[in-house]
Parts: sequence; structure tokens; C-alpha cells
Amino acid sequence: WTAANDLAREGRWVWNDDDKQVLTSYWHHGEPNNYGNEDCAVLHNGKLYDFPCSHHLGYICE
Ligand SMILES: [Ca+2]
Ligand SMILES: [Ca+2]
Repeated sequence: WTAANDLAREGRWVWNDDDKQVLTSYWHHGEPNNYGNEDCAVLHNGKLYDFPCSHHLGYICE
């Protein structure tokens, strides 16, 4: 997991720590797609994917 999420407003991706918007270039092609309601972001091969927050995954700290 990363600290990026769109929990506050759907489609508005921000970083948890400073509320700055997530750059579009960080996303993998076709993401974020909010497939089945995905409000948290995982890092995979250097790109972000939105994913359901309820999944249990490892996380990255700054
Ligand atoms: Ca979402
Ligand atoms: Ca997704």
C-alpha cells in the first residue's frame, strides 16, 4: 500500500500525509478505474493501481 487514496471524494486522489494531488503519470495505464469501488492505491512495478482498501497487503513508509 501507499498513502494515496480517494476516500474523501471519489476520483480525487490525494496523499494521506499532505493532501497533495497524486500525479496522473504515477498511474498504470487504465488506472485508477475504481473497479468495484477502489479507494486505496498499491505500488506494483513502479506504477500505482487503485485497489479495494479492505485487502490486507504490505505497506510502504516514507
Ligand atoms: Ca475510488
Ligand atoms: Ca484498479
